[in-house]
Amino acid sequence: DASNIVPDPTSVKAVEIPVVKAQAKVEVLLEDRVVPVSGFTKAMVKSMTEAMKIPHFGYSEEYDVTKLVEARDLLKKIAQERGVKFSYMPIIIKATSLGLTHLPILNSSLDSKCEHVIYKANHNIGVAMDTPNGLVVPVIKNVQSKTILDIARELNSLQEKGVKGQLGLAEISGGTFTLSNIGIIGGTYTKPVILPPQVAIGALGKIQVLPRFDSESNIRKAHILTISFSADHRVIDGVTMARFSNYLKNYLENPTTLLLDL
Ligand code: CAO
Repeated sequence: DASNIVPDPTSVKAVEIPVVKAQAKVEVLLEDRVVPVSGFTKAMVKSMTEAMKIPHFGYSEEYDVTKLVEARDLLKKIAQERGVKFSYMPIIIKATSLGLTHLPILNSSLDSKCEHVIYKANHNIGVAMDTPNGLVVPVIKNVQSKTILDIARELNSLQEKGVKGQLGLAEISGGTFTLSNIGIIGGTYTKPVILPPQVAIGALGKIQVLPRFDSESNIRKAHILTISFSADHRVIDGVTMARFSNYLKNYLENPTTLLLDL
């Protein structure tokens, strides 16, 4: 009997087909197009050309941030109740500032004649930001005297302004050290370029869940953050960069140790 095989069309429910949203409008060029270099791109041309005069060296490491991931999940909920979006960045920014307290040479500038190193009193940490207008590096000033929640609030506000194209000159200048969280898009290790007149920069990869050994040689699930630093080898040596990374590693692998230095 065909009625057993062919379903009655009135009884068939519409099946929802998941639609993959396009990330951006795809435009097919029918002919070459010339676009003037302007805005943030113009600033990037200037600063990156200047940066190429700096002898960069790279230093990379992996941090096991399993405990940080747990702590962030808890703090995210508390911050949410206070109206603040809370990612890993505010903790990483604060830990960076604490690391700079141990090694202030990384928060310095070399003068244009290479005669003086200027140690900066304030930790003004720039955060590379992907905005609709391109790459911009707004700065969180005086991180050394701010709480992690203050930093989160400020990052929220800078992100909002970045999206709306409302970042002012004061908000994008005066940085003394830069962090770039490229991991939000993907990737592990990178080779970040220093933003002159700064002497170092750190770039974060994507936090991945990977197998690692514990102290008893058992395999366990770990959250791994890869980090890549570039530093100006005229004034920063490899040992200094490695020591700084070890401070940061210790703070981020054992976030309770932050309590001692806050
Ligand atoms: N690994 C895994 N997860 C990450 C992550 C990483 N490295 N970075 C962010 N996330 C998570 C956040 O924790 C958050 O998760 P929840 O939804 O669970 O809270 C989510 O991704 C979204 O994070 P966010 O948008 O709030 O971003 P953030 O505060 O971590 O970073 C900013 C802010 C401005 C640094 C980032 O949005 C950005 O623009 N990065 C691009 C930087 C860039 O362009 N670098 C290149 C410079 S050189 O060309």
